[in-house]
Amino acid sequence: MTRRQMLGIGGALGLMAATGLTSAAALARRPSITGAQLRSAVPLPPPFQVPLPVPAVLKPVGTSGGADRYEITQCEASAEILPGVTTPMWTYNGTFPGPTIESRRGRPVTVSHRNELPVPTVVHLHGGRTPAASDGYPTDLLLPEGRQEHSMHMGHGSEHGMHDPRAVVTELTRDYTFPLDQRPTLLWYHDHRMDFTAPAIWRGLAGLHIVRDDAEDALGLPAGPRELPLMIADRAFAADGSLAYPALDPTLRVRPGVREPYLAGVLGDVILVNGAPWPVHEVDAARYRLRILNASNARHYELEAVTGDGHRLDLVQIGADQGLLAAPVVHRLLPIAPAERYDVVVDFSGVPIGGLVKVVNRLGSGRTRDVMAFRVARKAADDSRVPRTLSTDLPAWRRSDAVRVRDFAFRAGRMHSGHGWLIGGLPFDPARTDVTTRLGDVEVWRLIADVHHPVHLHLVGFRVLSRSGRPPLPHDAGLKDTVSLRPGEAVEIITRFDGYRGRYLFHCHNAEHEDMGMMANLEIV
Ligand SMILES: [Cu+2]
Repeated sequence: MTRRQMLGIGGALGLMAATGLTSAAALARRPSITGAQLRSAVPLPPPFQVPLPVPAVLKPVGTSGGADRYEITQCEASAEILPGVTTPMWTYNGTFPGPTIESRRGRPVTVSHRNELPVPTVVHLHGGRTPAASDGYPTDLLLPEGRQEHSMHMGHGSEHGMHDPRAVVTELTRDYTFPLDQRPTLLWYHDHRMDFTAPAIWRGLAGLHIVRDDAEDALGLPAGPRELPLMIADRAFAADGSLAYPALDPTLRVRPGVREPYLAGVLGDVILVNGAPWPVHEVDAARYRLRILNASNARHYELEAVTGDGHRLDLVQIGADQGLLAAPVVHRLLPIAPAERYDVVVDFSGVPIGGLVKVVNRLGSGRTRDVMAFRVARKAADDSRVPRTLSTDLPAWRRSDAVRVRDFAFRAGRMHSGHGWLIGGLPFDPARTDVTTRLGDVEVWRLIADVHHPVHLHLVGFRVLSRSGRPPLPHDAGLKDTVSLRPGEAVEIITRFDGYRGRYLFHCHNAEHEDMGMMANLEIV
């Protein structure tokens, strides 16, 4: 590595310039946060005042032939995220989060997206077992009406000289078809456009998609109003009420990337749950199923539920990114990286009526330490249960099943003579195939990190085999699609590449890293 490259890494980590540390020394410090925080320029509300919104469930426009059809319009809309403050956003159907889609396992869904935004978009269903044509490849653009002639000058095409002959570009509307032949779980859909995923999600392009099946329904888990999706995301607000974001190109059309201090990730100083700042939710003194998604661009959380007298409630994990665990795992503290989901049951029955249970982030400080709260409002009957056996269909891949082992380093470096985030020393190029595997092959991947990198594979779920030579952590249980690499860590995962042939991706889900090169192609043949 040349000195010039080392300086690039130091700049990206925001460490070397100030301290003269080598990257090895920087690593030894194991920074607890990867990213830099924006400060809002409007007054922020006190915590636990705004009621928790639950995103509306979208109704299909048609249900013919055993398949459901939905329509979503991507459009600019004004939202009142902070009380009394108007925030222009990019939305799915006018709301943030977008509408929730509820599906049954194996029942196909087609979502027709219409782009009325001023930029191209791409929809990816995170965690979906989706044919490549509907997986939202970053150059498979959905252009706004009349923008066809513009596309050559937008985004990566002109900026980095990358051209993707395989891109399938459509104008105004595009149908995404999801077979949903997969384990029931909480998925989420979000923008995935080449070079501009991070600011597009930040502006509001994210929504939930729940898959259910009869076996899960029969378990007797908390349900109805006692099942709550919680999309956690941090944001910051400019003086005019708009969302602050340090984009180099605020039009999000031509020049990708963020200002230098934010290269490692953009953090906000307001914690939103389902689009509301530090909300509060009234609950019965009973068990609740909380389906938690970290939809933040770069912020990690270590969640705990603390009662007014300082007791921590058990977070009984029943599911991971890709559905139910084999058996519950009890946590007091639950780390959650960007794009991860945890399905947990919390029992409020021991909390005095009127008591407040705060959900806090142990990695936060000041205002970002609070996430939300539950107010236990009343005694209530509870016939829910958490069975000892939750599922029996988890894949049991063994190392000996793997036909090959691959290594990938996720590290800062230089790309296009600027700062970048690289996989195996290379920035993303749609025209380069990084991994070719055969449909059905089992592989072990060793993922090595410099700073925090939540690594996500499209199409497949995987299991965590080890962390730096040690057994996986308790929260690594079950089937994952995103694994949180911690600074300096090497994580082994195992998966079987089944489902569909075609071009897929794997990438860091720190959305700023993803936009600045940390993505690679996975070709299943
Ligand atoms: Cu990363």
